[in-house]
Amino acid sequence: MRQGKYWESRSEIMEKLIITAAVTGGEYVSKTTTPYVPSTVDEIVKEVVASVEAGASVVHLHAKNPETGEAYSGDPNPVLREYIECIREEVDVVINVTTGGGRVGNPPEVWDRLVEARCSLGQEMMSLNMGTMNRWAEHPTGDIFLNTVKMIERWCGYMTEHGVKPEHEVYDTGMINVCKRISAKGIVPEPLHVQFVMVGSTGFLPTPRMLQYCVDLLPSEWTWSVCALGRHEIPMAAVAMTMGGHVRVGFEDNVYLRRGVLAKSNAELVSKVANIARELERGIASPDEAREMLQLRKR
Ligand code: KMH
Ligand code: ZN
Repeated sequence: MRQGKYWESRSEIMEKLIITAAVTGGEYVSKTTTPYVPSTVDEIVKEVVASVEAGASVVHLHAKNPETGEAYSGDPNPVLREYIECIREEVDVVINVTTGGGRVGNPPEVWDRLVEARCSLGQEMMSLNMGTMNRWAEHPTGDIFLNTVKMIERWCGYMTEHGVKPEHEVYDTGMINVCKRISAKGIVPEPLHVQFVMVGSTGFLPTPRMLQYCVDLLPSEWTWSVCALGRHEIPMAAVAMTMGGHVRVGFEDNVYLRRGVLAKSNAELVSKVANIARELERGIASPDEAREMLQLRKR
């Protein structure tokens, strides 16, 4: 066996791994889900710094109620602006904010204005759900997540005008077609960055076979990442990084470090995937390396 000759580590054949930490939790996560969810500005900044030290190059943020850790119920934009400014003072990291939030009690025209205004808070990326879907858990805005193709196209246009890169959140195969339609219309610069959100019940099953099917549908120059919920988070991250994709972990998708044990911080989840990457000899991207791979405009 001439193993020495044929043995290549993943760092020789794959790009470095971009780890996103979704530190705040979205609308499904509050202090009743886990007491460790960061909720005040200080807690969120500390959590971001620790996640970056553990290997994250991107952080994904939602606006939080500082007392309860629930989703912030008013206009999230000033809250997100404060997070971004305070994070920038402490650490270099790519900042990705959600297009969600601010919907409860407001009609779609108001969501539209909130998203447009949110494009200029100083972040580099924004997540965008690429379709309307059934929610996988109880939610204050009802059973359906509403993002029509027209809304998506308009919001991608706002992001492009402001030099913010969309992270296209894809929950089922039809949403890959929506990404391709936006690409064909030239609404966002190439290459697109897609995140497969493997929620199980109402969308993709979190399985290697499903992921392989999806990746095969993407143009080869697009970049992609995976987030899977709950106990599937770490195993699917391991699959994704083995296949050459990128990963997202954090309280938004999973609050457990292992069965029955709550993670005490997002950084513990980041460390777990960073350790797997090291064992696989896949390099871990710094924020600047992530910016280069994702072709982001530095803020
Ligand atoms: N909540 C996640 C499963 C967003 O915030 O815009 C997907 C997400 C979407 O992060
Ligand atoms: Zn989110």
